[in-house]
Amino acid sequence: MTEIIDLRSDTVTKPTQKMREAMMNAVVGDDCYGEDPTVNELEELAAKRIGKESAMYVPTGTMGNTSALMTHVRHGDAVIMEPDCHIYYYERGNVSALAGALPILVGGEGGCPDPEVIEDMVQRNGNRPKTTLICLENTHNRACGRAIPVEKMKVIYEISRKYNVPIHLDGARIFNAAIALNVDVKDIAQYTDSVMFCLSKGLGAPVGSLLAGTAEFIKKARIIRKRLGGSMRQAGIIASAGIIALQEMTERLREDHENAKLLADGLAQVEKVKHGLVVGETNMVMVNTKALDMKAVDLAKELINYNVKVSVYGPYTVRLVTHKDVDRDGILYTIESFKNLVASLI
Ligand code: TLP
Repeated sequence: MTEIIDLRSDTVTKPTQKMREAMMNAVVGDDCYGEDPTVNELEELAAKRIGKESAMYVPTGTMGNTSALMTHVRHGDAVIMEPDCHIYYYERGNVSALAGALPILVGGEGGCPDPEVIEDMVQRNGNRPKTTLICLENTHNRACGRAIPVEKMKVIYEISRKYNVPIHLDGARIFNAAIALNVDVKDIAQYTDSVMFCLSKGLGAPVGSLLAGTAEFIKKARIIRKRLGGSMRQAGIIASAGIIALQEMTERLREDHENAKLLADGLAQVEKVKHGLVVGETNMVMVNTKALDMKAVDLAKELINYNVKVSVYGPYTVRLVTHKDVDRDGILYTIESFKNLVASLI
């Protein structure tokens, strides 16, 4: 088998044929003048879909989150976030370097900061740095794609209303969350003030994310996007693929979740792997490599020999993400590869 089974991330997905044709034929204009009809269509579609007044197209999820942080907070403010969240862990210190804010880390179960601790932090604003934003992530990447239940989001939202502190949701994979929770994305987004979601992960678009919120918030966020160098020109070329992602690719995420379950069930049959398995309810599986007496980086290297790619998520953790470009057979092949690899270690 020469085909590479790339399970490092759902970001590796390639655009579909329909997306490529749409990109070829996209009607475009200069988006800095607000004149790109395809970008405008995507932004309107996205706002409607997520249940917010307005939305702004950005090149990356990171720029969407950074624009949100910079729009919500002022230098010296504090922002509550979970210690393993993408904004804190992977975005090169944007909260401090660009938004000038102090991250206040609040842990909790399943990637969700503990509501009681959040309330304690925001009510004691006093002479401490003033908390002006709460960040959540749903699904939570480093918590193995766990979906935060809507009821829990509601509890945090009620606290945020009581103390007048807005909520920003990193909803890079909010469509995965909605499927896992069996709700509409609007049901999740209703408990947020702003939400960022990505088109370029499981939805298969080559580029692009959206930041959504009130019309007033998005108007301010557009100035920040310009400051960050993220205002594009004939961006309708890529936005056209984003429209297809939103219209046609959300329901198929179910398949990715089924494949993640298939993968987890298969790996659970491999002695020494089963004890270190972490399974979320969406498209991710993590394996702790300690029982194999191997570092994560070494397991990842060994798997390359089987043409399987995984990502290293800690000294003893690898992550496997299912997506549209690895089918059921690819998953079965991955399970076989793990079995053969483990057998070869004995
Ligand atoms: N996540 C990537 C890596 O950066 C880790 C991945 O492979 O999962 N929020 C969340 C929850 C994300 O998982 C990511 C990307 C982003 C934001 C950032 O999106 P991009 O890469 O478009 O800036």
